[in-house]
Amino acid sequence: MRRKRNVQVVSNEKFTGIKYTEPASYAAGFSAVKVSLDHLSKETGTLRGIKILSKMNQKDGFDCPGCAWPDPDDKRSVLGEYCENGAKALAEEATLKKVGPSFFKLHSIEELSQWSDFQLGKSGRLTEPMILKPDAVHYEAISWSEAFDKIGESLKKLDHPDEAIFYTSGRSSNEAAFLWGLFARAFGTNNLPDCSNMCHESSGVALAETLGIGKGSVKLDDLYKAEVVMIIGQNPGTNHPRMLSALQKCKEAGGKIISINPLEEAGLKKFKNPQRIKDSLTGGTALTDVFLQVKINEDIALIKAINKVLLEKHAEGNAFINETFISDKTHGFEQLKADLQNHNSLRLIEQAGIRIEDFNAAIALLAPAKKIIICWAMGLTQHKNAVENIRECVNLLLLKGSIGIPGGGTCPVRGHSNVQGDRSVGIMHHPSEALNKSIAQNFGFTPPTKHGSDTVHAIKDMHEGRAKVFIALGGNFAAAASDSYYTAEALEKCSLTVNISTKLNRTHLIAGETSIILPTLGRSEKDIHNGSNRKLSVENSMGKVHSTRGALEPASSNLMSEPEIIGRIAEATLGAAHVVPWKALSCDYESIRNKIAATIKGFENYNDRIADNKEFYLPNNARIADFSKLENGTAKFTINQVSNHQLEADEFLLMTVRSHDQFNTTIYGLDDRYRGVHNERRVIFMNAVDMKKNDVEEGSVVNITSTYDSVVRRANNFIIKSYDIPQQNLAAYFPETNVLIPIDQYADRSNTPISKSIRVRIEKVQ
Ligand SMILES: Nc1nc2c(c(=O)[nH]1)N[C@H]1C(S)=C(S)[C@@H](COP(=O)(O)OP(=O)(O)OC[C@H]3O[C@@H](n4cnc5c(=O)[nH]c(N)nc54)[C@H](O)[C@@H]3O)O[C@H]1N2
Ligand SMILES: Nc1nc2c(c(=O)[nH]1)N[C@H]1C(S)=C(S)[C@@H](COP(=O)(O)OP(=O)(O)OC[C@H]3O[C@@H](n4cnc5c(=O)[nH]c(N)nc54)[C@H](O)[C@@H]3O)O[C@H]1N2
Ligand code: SF4
Ligand SMILES: [Mo]
Repeated sequence: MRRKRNVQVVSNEKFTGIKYTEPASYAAGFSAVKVSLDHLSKETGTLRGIKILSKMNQKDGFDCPGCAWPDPDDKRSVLGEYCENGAKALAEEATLKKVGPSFFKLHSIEELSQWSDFQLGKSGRLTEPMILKPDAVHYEAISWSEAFDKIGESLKKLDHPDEAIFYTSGRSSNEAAFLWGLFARAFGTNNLPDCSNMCHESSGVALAETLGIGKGSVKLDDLYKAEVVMIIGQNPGTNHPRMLSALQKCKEAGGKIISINPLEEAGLKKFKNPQRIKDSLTGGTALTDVFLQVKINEDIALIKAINKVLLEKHAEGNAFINETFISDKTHGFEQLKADLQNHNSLRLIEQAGIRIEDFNAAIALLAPAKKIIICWAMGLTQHKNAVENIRECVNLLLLKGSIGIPGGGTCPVRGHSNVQGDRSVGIMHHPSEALNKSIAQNFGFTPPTKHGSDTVHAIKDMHEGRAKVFIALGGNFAAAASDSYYTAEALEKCSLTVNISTKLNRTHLIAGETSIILPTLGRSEKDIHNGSNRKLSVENSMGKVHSTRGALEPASSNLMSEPEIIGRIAEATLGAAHVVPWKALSCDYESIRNKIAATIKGFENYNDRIADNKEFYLPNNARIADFSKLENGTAKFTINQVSNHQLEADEFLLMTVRSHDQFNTTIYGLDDRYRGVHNERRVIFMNAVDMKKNDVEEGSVVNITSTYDSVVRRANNFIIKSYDIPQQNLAAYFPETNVLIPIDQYADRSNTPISKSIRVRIEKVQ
């Protein structure tokens, strides 16, 4: 494709000067407090930094803009309830640096694209609506009303509503997300891809099929009551740091922890709670009791082996599975038993790469336990067989009868702070009949029933000319999606790309013919209307809904709230006479919540239930072991195939993970302190035996290639780091490595890109 603008698609490949330390033996501790304050002071000044931290996660304060981990019910410690990464997320949003018209006059998008993602993010908050006109390479200021008119005109000009894509990232409030989904449907399309498609979609598919709800079943309290918590494919020390306080409580109540991961992450070893003085004296709490260093994407083999051995030992007369639960509450058990008989447990354990003594130690904990929680994240969800990964975990919980009881259940640990809420209020490309009916009843228009495109298919739609306008409610689509060059071509083919954003990122540079940036308020900022500071609401990873109210002065006086931006786009597109009074509704958050209450089950009396800082849980059938919605009215056992990668001798499976200094595509800094890497992101973690075989040393520079089809995809310039990782497995950071994932390599049924098991080779750079 001939590109009009000479824009670099991926972060620049220059090295920044690597330094090494030993990987950490524990997470958090006082250093975490210091790092938090350093980040905040650097971006906001020390006093402002401390002041705003004291508002985060407090009643009547704002919800942390970081991850979706729930606040404990007894929140309000002196320092406020936050972690190092919450403080970093806040520092990013509260920064005093600004990106306004003069910045864009100075820097063309061609020049900006040469900057690293780290440099782009550090340039500051967007302050004015901006437009990039056809053939231009500099953004220039545009008024809000002109911007809305342009967007409205472009949408109205399309031949069919399905030519528009409405992307959502997971930071938007319930109110914004509800309006966004409603607008897309009023316009006539279900093209509502979201970051979930790249994240926990596999969990949603597997859990809905087996347990009748696509969300986890446990509450925070359950973690304190569990006998065994299994943490699979998740790095909480970095990505959900306050989960470690919950795990600490679990351990102190006598619970045991089994960690399953190709890497022994520091946060899973030991935790020194920075908010407990005792911990700095005693050295903290050891977390993991049994570490199973599974090979990448061999979790099915491992869990199958566990299930098989538990069944066999039960048959020998031990009460190791829950027969009553199985007969009353499940179907498909006989098929599961028959399938397990076809497998050899020693061979499964070997395939998973687990030492037999470690396996036996895990069985010793699991066999007598009745209250088991399985927590997981991207290590399970981003593989070709991701849905099966999760179904196999459900099999284990069903065998043990450990669903719908206190201290037992499923715990998919969500990413973005409101990604779960966005789904609850209608961000999905395949709406249910019930939702459509309810929208028609409550709003007086008929929503489309044809399923829309998810992330991967939206990219293909744009690439193949079926979609022409792309509008994103947050996120950094170009950097987060797979096959970076293909995705860039897709966006650049659009007639219009629009980003509703807080911060500058690469997607603003990978522009359609015309591109518009609409700057919006962040979670931490005051949202003043008619003299009062409006509150919004969100849902955490465990299904609890609560309010959030910003406390900081906005980064600019010309920012608009997300709901109002959506209302204005909708009015410009559908007209002021549309059955939905878009503009008026979008300013009145209480009315939006009343509409949500009327449209979506579980939100009844929404306003009352979040008044005066109250919170409420959404209904959850798995939490009460009610499977009446499913076939036979019971939960479903499933048969899942073990992986079969058959790597060539010179091939590896690469997992693309987060460093300790990033939030997805936002790069906070260049350190990965817990893994002992500093001042560099172009790193590839490799087993020492593989290094020898491949004739590379620590510090050698390699290019990484993947060949799935006729295209050779490459990511250049990575420094080898010797690491304790299984042989023929590699790890490197995302999004630098997204270029390696072909657009067509995604999980069966959930369509999530295979970000954790990419077949690659390495080539030494002389
Ligand atoms: N600070 C910070 N917090 C975040 C984020 C962030 O970027 N920064 N991102 C947010 C988002 S959107 C999300 S989705 C979550 C992500 O949270 P995580 O899922 O914890 O994030 P990843 O870094 O992708 O880590 C995946 C973990 O899975 C392991 N793993 C990889 N492949 C396999 C496998 O095949 N089997 C097993 N058993 N393990 C495997 C890796 O070694 C790693 O420890 O975090 C959220 N919170
Ligand atoms: N290779 C590989 N790729 C992956 C993953 C992986 O593990 N490996 N993980 C995947 C996962 S789990 C996810 S969730 C996706 C993430 O995909 P996205 O959600 O698209 O990406 P983010 O980096 O979270 O988006 C950051 C941008 O969001 C904007 N933003 C921040 N806060 C707000 C706000 O309050 N409102 C608005 N409107 N905008 C805001 C800022 O402009 C910022 O630059 O990436 C996926 N991609
Ligand atoms: S654990 Fe997540 S939600 Fe809690 S303070 Fe840390 S980043 Fe924020
Ligand atoms: Mo995510």
